[in-house]
Amino acid sequence: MNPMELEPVCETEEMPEHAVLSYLRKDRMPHMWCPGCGIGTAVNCFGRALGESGLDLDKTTLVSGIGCTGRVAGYVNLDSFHTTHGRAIPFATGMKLANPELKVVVFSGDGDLFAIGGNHFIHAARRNMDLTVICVNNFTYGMTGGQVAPTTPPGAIQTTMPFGNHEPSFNLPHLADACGAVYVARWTVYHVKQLTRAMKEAMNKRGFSFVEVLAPCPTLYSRRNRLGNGVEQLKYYKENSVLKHGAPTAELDIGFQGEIGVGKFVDRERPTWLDAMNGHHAKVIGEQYRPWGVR
Ligand SMILES: Cc1ncc(C[n+]2csc(CCOP(=O)(O)OP(=O)(O)O)c2C)c(N)n1
Ligand code: SF4
Ligand SMILES: [Mg+2]
Repeated sequence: MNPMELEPVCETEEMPEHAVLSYLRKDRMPHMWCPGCGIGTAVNCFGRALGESGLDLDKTTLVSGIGCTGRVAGYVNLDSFHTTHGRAIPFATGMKLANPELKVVVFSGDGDLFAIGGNHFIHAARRNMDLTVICVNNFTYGMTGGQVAPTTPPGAIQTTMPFGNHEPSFNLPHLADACGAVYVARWTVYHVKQLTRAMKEAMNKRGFSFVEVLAPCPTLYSRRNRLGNGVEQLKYYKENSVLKHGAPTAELDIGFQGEIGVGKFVDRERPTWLDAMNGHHAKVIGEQYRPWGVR
């Protein structure tokens, strides 16, 4: 039987609709993610965070790049955009500057945001562009078959690193912090409550906020490295996560199956790009200057 023809169980009288379904495009189900993939849990947390955020969802928009995580844009029930590989942040920046009333969230993968899109990430953080960036870090390029990513821990096996990765990997909270992000947190998909709270806080923060979400890719990363299924990866997250609220971000490197520092590391204030531009131009041009995006 074609799975698309199945009656959704949540629409029967016995079972109330799942709390997150109203934030998803039900007509797009079933989704394309593999069993045990962590992206679905990250989306579940995101739906809950949207519900608790108090944001006007008619003015909240989501942008993804390309990859398994990039497919999130097609499933969330927001005005959402599935853009080209690595270009989610510049696309989001354009949207925010054209209509500063919008809350713009970028939801994408580690490869998309930190390999091909790395340049855009560092400059948006440096400028304190008013965006929330949520990165699902599964340590690999999932969609294209498990190639090495800038986040792959040293020693891990990937299709393009059959003898183990010999490259150093990015410590994403440290990168975001060093570039000037005003909010930086890391959780795993085991920590659903904390992750939901972090997403909510990030979306309610003015300026460039960043949430790293560690999530298993059982089909490629875990299988090649013989780490077991999605549940076994959750066990690894549970047993190896160490709460490090406020820790110096330089201490948050993740080695192969090593300790994972989780928590909120940065929460500070800095003028956003628009605030800085308006303030500067008002000073230089004087009364004739009409600030952009201020009501
Ligand atoms: C310009 C361009 N280069 C390369 C690709 C191939 N490509 C598609 S997705 C992807 C990597 C995605 O990795 P990540 O962002 O980590 O997403 P994941 O699938 O792991 O969620 C690559 C290299 C592409 N689509 N476009
Ligand atoms: S390939 Fe990996 S990241 Fe992509 S859906 Fe499957 S488990 Fe998830
Ligand atoms: Mg990835």
